[in-house]
Amino acid sequence: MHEALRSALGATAPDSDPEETAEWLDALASLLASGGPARVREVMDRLAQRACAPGIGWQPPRGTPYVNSIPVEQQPSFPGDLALEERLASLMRWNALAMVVRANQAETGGSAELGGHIASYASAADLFEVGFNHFFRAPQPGFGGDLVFYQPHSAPGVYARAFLEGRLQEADLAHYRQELSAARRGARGLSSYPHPWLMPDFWQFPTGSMGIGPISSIYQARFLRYLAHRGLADTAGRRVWGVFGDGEMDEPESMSALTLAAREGLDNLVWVVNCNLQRLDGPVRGNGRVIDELEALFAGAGWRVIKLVWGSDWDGLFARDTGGALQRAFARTVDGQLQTFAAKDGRYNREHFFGQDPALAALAQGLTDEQIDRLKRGGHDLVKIHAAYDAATRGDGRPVVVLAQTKKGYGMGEAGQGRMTTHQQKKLGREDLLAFRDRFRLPLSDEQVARLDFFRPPDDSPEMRHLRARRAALGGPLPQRSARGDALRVPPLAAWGSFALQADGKEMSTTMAFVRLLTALLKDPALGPRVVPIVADEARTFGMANLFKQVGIYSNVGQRYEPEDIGSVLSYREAQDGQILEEGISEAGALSSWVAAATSYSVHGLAMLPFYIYYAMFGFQRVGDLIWAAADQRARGFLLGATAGRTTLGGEGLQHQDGHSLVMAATVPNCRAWDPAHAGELAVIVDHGLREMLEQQRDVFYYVTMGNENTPQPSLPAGAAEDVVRGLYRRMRLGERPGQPAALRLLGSGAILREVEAAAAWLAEAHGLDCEVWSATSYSELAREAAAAERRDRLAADGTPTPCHLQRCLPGDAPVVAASDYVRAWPLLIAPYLEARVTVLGTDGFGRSDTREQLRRHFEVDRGHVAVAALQALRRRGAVAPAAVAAALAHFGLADGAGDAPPWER
Ligand SMILES: Cc1ncc(C[n+]2csc(CCOP(=O)(O)OP(=O)(O)O)c2C)c(N)n1
Repeated sequence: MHEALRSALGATAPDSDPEETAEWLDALASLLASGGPARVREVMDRLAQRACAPGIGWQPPRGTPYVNSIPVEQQPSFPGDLALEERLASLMRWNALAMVVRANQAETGGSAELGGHIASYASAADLFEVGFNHFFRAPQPGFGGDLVFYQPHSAPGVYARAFLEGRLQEADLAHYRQELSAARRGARGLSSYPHPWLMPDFWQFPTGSMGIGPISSIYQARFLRYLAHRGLADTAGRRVWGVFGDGEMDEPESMSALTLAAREGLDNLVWVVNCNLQRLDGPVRGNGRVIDELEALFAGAGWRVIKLVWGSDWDGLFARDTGGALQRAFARTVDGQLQTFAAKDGRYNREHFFGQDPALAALAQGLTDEQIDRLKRGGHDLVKIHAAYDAATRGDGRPVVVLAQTKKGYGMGEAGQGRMTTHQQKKLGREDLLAFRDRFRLPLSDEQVARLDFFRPPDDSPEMRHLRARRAALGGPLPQRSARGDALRVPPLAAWGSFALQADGKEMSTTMAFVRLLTALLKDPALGPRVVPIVADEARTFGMANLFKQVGIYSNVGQRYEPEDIGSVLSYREAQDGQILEEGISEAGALSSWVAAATSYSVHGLAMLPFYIYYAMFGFQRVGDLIWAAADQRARGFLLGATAGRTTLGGEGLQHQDGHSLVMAATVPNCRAWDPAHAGELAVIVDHGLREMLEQQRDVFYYVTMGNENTPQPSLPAGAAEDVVRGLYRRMRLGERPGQPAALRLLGSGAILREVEAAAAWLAEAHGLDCEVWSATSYSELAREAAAAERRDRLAADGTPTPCHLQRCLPGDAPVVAASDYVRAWPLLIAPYLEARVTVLGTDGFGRSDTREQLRRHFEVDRGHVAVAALQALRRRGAVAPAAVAAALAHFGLADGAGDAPPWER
C-alpha cells in the first residue's frame, strides 16, 4: 500500500523533497494500518482544512486514481446466481442484436432504411441486467415503485427482456421499428426509442432526445420529495434510476441541474453513466479521460461518485502490482487509446498496453492472449456492477452517479467492438454472428444464427425461472406505465371565475385575471392542494407575489433565514410544505418540474395540476424540445405564456417580444393553444382544460397566452362559452342591415382584438358598413377541426360535406380581415377552409423597444391598418370606391407607407 501510494503520487507531481514526502506517506500508511480508512479520512479532513487556509492556498484535487471506488475487500457478495444471470444477459444481447439486424434485412421482411442500434446496448446490457435483476422495483401495493430512465438507443435490449418475460411476442420483436406494418399483421410494433405516446402501457419516460432524460430524472426525483413534504403521497424509499450515455453528458440539459440535485439532497437519485468512451462519431474525450472529467464535475456539484472502472479479473493484477505500474499506466492512457485497446485483440493489448514497461509485462506474464482479451471493464462485470449499485442505494443525502467503464459494441468482435463506426452498425455478416454466438456461448445452431431466430428458453428452464423470480421479488415487470390518475371533480366555474365572466368593464390585464383565478383555485378544498404553481424567477413580474405568503415556496429545508421583508403582507416565505415551485432562472428546469407534476397522474396515480407561467418568448422557442417530450409523455397541465405577443410588452424589444410561440404550439399534436383577449375567455378556457384533463382524463395540455396590458374587461356574452372553446365567437355586429349578411368580418385575437373593435366602430360610423367582429381564441383549434372535416370529406365515398365551426361562423364570401399580435402564419391557419378571401395582419419581424401604440403602428396591426385593410378588401370587390381607401389612409396617417420596406424586413 505504501509503495502504491507513493508511486501514485509520484506519477502526478515532481517532488522537491522525496525523503520528507516518504516520511509523510509512511505516517499515512501506519495511520491506515492502526486506525483504518475512517480514521485516515478524519485526519485528512483536518489537514485539508488547515491546508486550504489562504496563506497556504491548497486546492483539493477533484480526481481519484483510475480505479474502482469500491475496493475489493468492501465488495458485498453477489446475491444472485451469477452463471444464470450471465446467460440471461447473453440472451438479451442476442435477441436485441437479432431484432436490429432483422429489421434491416430484406429477406426477413425488414428494410435497410429502418435503422437501429446494436453497439450501445451491447455496452450497456450488463448495467441494465443488474438493475433488472436486483434493483429496479416495479409499483406494488403500498409502494409506488422506482422510476427508471433508459438510454434511448438501448431500447432493443429492453424489448428483448420483455420478450423473455413473455410481455412481447416473437412477432412483436420482428416488427421493431415497423409500427405501422405491425398492426396490419396482427403484431405490436415496437417504437425506435422510449415513447409513451406510442407505447402507453410500456414506456414511462421519453429519452430519445439526448439530455432530456437526465434533466427530467432530477426533477422527477425532486418531485417525489415535493409530494412527500406536502403530505400528498408517501414516496419514501422510492428511487429514480437513469442510465445515460457519456456522450449525452455533453448536453447542457444533462449538466444544468446537477447542483440542484445536490442542494436538494436527492439521495433517491442514481445515475449510471455508461462510459463506453465513444459517442456517435468517435471518442467522447479522445485526448483526455471522460471518467476523470465527469468525476470532477459531479463531485464538484456535490454528488457522490462511484467509479466502476475495472472488472474482477483486474483485482488480481492490482493486488500483484505493488509498485503501482497499472495506475501509472492508466494515468498516461487517454480515452482514444483505450478505445483502440478495446478494438484490438489480446495480443495487441499485451504488446501495446502491458508492453509499456517491464513491471506491466510481468503482470501479464501469466495470462494467455485470450485471457487478456477477456479482461473485463467494470461495466461488464455483474459482481462489480452489483457492488456499485448496492453502494449507490445506501443514501447519505447526496445524489449518486456510477461512472461505469464499458466497451462500445462489446462482444461484436471484429465487426464492431470499439470501432469508430460501431454506433451506426446495423448489419452483421454470417461469420460475425457465429463469432458473437460463440463469444456469449449462446445455445443456437448455425442455422438458427443464420436465420437470426429469436431465442427464448423453455419456461421451466433455470434461466426463465430465475428471471421470473427476480422480477416477482422486485414487484413485477418494468418498464410499465399507468394511464390513469385519480379523477378529480372540478368545481363549477361560477365558484371561482365569476369575476372574470362578469367583469363589467373593470380594468385589468389577462395576467392579473389569471392570478385571481389561480388564487381562487388554490382555495378550493379538493383541487387546491393539487395545484402546482411554477415560475422561473418571474413571479413578481406577473403579480404573483401574494402567493408567496399564501401558499409558500417549496424548500426541502424550510426557511433558515429571516426574510428581509418579514412583516409585510407579501413577505417572501419558503417552507417545506410550500406549494410554489420557484425554479430560478432555468426554463429547462421549470419545464422539467412542470413535466414531473403534469405526469404525476400516471407516475404516481395522483393527478396534479401544474401551471407554469413564464415569459412567452422563453417557452417554445427556448425549451421546445422539452415541450415535445412532455407531449410524448402525455403531460396534462397548463403552460402560460405571459407578456405574450409582439406589441404588448412595450420597451423590452427584440429578445422579449414573442410573436410566434402560438405557431410552434400549434405544431404539437396534443397541445391546445389559446390566445384569449379577455378575462372571461381565459376563465372559460382554463375551466375547459381542467375538465378535459382532470375529469375526462384526456392526454392534452394547454398553452395559453396572457398579456400585461390593463384594459377594461367586458363581460362574456351569454352563451358564448362553447364557442370560446371552439376557437371563435362573435363579439358584435355594427351597422347591421337586418335580413342581410354582414358585408365584412373582422377577426381579432388577444391583445389586438381591441384594435379590431375600434376599427369596426370607425368603419360602421364613417362608412356605414355592416360588419361583424369576432374574437378568435384559437386559430389552431379552428384549423384542426376544419382539417379533420375536410379529411373526412376527402375520404368519404359519398362526399357529404361535414360542416365545421369555422364555416358555420363565417359562411359566404364577405371579406375577412384577421389581425393578431402574432406572425401572419397564425391566423393564416384558417384561410384554406374559407370561401372568403382572408387578409391577414400580423407581427412578422423583429421586435422593437417602444410604446404599445408605436409598436402596433410599426407592425401594421393597429386600428388604422385594420380599417384600411378592410376597405381595400371591399374595394377589390367594388363595394367601396378607391377614394374611400385614400381617405382612410390619410385619416389614419398612413398615406406615405406603401414605399417603405415591410416591417419584417426592417
Ligand atoms: C438532442 C440529440 N442530439 C443528437 C442525437 C443523435 N444521437 C443519438 S445517439 C447519439 C450518440 C450517443 O452517444 P452516447 O451518449 O455516448 O451513448 P452511446 O451510444 O455511446 O452509449 C447521438 C448523437 C439525439 N438523439 N438527440
